[in-house]
This record gives sequence, C-alpha cells and structure tokens, in this order.
Amino acid sequence: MFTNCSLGHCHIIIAVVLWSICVDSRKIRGISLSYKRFYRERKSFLCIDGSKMIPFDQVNDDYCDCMDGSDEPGTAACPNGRFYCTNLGYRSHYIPSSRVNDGICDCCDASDEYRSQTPCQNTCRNLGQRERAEVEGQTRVLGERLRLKQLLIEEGVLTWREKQAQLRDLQRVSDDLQTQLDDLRKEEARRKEEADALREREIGARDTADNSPTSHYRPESPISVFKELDSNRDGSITVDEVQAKLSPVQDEEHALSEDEAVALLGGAHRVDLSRFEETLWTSLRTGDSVTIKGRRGVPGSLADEDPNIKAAVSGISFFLFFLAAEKAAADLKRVEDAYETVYMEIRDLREKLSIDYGSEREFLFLHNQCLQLKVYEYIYELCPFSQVTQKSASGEVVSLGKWGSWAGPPENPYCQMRYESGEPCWQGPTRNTMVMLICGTETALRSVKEPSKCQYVMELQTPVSCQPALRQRGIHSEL
Ligand code: MAN
Repeated sequence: MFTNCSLGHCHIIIAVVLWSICVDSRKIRGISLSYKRFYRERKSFLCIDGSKMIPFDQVNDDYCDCMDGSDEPGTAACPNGRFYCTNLGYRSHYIPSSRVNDGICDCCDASDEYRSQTPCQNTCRNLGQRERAEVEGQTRVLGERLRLKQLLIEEGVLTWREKQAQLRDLQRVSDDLQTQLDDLRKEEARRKEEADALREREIGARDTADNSPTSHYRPESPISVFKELDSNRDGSITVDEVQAKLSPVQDEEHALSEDEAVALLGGAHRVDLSRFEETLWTSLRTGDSVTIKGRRGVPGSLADEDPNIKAAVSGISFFLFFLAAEKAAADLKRVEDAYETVYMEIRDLREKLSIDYGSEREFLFLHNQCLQLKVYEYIYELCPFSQVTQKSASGEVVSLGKWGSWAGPPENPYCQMRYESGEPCWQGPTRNTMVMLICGTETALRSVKEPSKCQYVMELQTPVSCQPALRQRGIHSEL
C-alpha cells in the first residue's frame, strides 16, 4: 500500500488512519461489550431508550442529546450518564459519568481520567491478584468447612443407623419381656386360683376338725399344756390344779377325786415340768382316761392320726405355696419393672428419631451436645433439640425455652431454631429463644443477646450450616 506512494501521500494516509482510530475510540469509550451493538458506526444513532435519533458523530461529543444519557457514555456531559470501567484484570463496573475526567481515579484501569491531568496508574492487575488470593483463601476455608460438614453428616448417618438398630434391639427385648409377662401373669392367675382353693380346703378342714367329736384342737407341746394347767404360775402342778382343770374323758361333769389326781401325778401332790412329762402328760397323750375340761381332742396327738387334722395341716403346704407365690410375684415385679424401663427407652428413642435433623440429618450430631457461653454474669447453655438455659452467678438455672421447631424461611428452614415455653418472665412474657445458625469451622455458641425482655437470640456456629455455593461476583462480570 505504501510502496508506490510519495512521501506527501503517505502523510495524508497516516493522518487519516490515526484520525479514524481516534474517532473510533472516542465513540466506544465508556461502553461495555454487551452495549457495543448499540454503537455501530452508522449515519445515525438511536438513543437506547428509543426516544431520539441523532447523527452518529454527536455520540461522545461532550454534548448531551439523549434523555437517558446514552449518547455520552464516555463524557460527563449527561447528568444521568454512566461510564463503564472495563478494568481488565479486575472487576468491571459502572461509575456515574460525572466522575469522568474529574481528576479522581475511579476506574482501576485509569480509563475514566483519559483527558485529565491526574496521572492515574492502572492498578487492576494488583487488585485482581489480591482479590483472587482472597477468594482462593475463602474457597480453601469453605472447602475445609464443607469437608468437616461431610464428616458430620457421615457421623449423623452412622448415629442414625445405630439408633435404628438400638430401637430394633429394644423392640425385641420388649417383645420377650411381654411374652414373659404374659406367662407370669397367667401363672399368677393359676396360683391365685390354687391359693383360693387351698385356703378354702384349709378352712373347711379346720371347721371339720373343730366340729368333729373325735378330733379336737390340741396343744402342741407338754410345755404349753403344763403352762395351761399351772393356774397360779408357780412352776408346778398341784393336785388342786389337776382337779380343777381335768376330767375323765367320757364324763366332763365328773370331778376327779384327790386320789385320782395324786395317781395322775405319779403319786405326788405337786410335780414340776419334767415329772409332769413322765406322769400326767403321758396320760393326757394316750387320750383314754383324762382330758382337759372344755377342750376337745387329745393333747399332743399326732396330726396324721386324724384325716381331718391331716387336711388342716395342709396350711403348712399352703405356707410353702405362699412362699412360692411370693417368689413368683417378685419375678413378675422384676419383669414388669424391666418392661417399664425398656418401654421408656423405646419411647425416648422414638421421640429422638422423630425430630427433623435436616435434609441429610446433618444436625443429628448436635443432639447429645450442650454448648455454653458466658455473657456478663450469666452462663447460657444450649442443648440443641432439647433446651436452652440461663445460669446466674447465684447458681439459679432458668429455662429459656424447650425445643420447638425449625424457624427459618421456607427456602432455608434450617438456618434458625425456635425454643419456646421457657420460664415465665416476671411481669413479662414467657422466655423464648431464637437460635441463628451460621457457617464456621467450629461448632460453638458465638453470641447471646436479649433484644427485648426475656426474648433471647443466640448465634450457633457450625460447619454444617455452610453452603457449597459461596456466591462470588466474577472478577469480570458486569453489573
Ligand atoms: C433475669 C434474667 C434476665 C431477664 C430478667 C427479667 O434476671 O432471666 O435475662 O431479663 O430476669 O426479669
């Protein structure tokens, strides 16, 4: 192109090329890439709001023609104009066009001060590097938090499975205990029936024994008979006492003579216990000469001598039976207690498992933890999914609410917890607590406030509340 031209011609051509570059850059200054299509060099320019058509060389001519300021994107002519800082290497953004060439560097690429005396440096590269480093740091931290979150989710999954298995085991134990209980109760009913029957038999036998003309109630030992006959309690039985208390077997009305009494005492007028056993006691036991007045039966006779008495002795077997029944009742009580304990455990576990621990059960790991924070004179304690308390310096513990529900907005319900129905506040409402969950590396209680009387707000930090998408504005995105 330049080979055949004279020097003068060349100057003209160069000047034309430079002018056209200059004109072009004048036209496109202050415009973002996406708006460039409105600024194609044609004969005329249509204001972007469509309000007016102007010759194209009036664009960026430092005179405002369009109402929307679109004809002066690269000058300060329009009051509502805006200038686009391309800021290559950093963040692009708009500034009000009034700041163009105002002597202050607004765009980091210095493009807004193209005609001012201020020597603006292009700092976009440095800013971009710094921001990228920052974002990388944040991304690393977030990545670490999300890794921790994943671990906690996995821990939650394991805990959930364990609890389910525990529930199944408890259910099995409960079923076994239920079977045992059924058996023991049946056994108890059977025993009761048997006991009633035995008791009736015993009562019947005693009645029969008492009413039988041949079988009588009898003292059991020589001592008791000796004591009974020894009216004056002097440790011996005299002839008088024998005459007063004894009578012939077949004739109770007939009194014994003194001789008969002396004979019964082995020829003595007075006998002690040992002589009594050798003499009168032997006569009484044979039951064929004398008996105790007003009494039936043969003192000291053996139970098995009389079938009725023998039946009455079933009291002993009843006693043994009763012992066995007592043992059975103790067994029943033991199984009932065990069943009760297992029942409560199942109930607690079911209650625990019915709680909403998040879409991935990511909050399950918090269930058995309590987190504390001291704020002024109070120690606050949050036991997630259970309760919130406030302990004062005097040691008094006040309930700030029991687990209620998740309380975040519908699109993110798991960002707030509500604890309600705590201790009533003096001349105020019932204490309630709202727990705000925030993303952080550690799981800890970060703050407690009481914005209005007895209404508490806590911040609980945990990696579980971190979200994978940290919404970053791209370094080159347009506003
Ligand atoms: C206690 C605490 C406080 C509360 C007052 C209300 O001192 O529970 O947090 O504000 O009672 O009387």
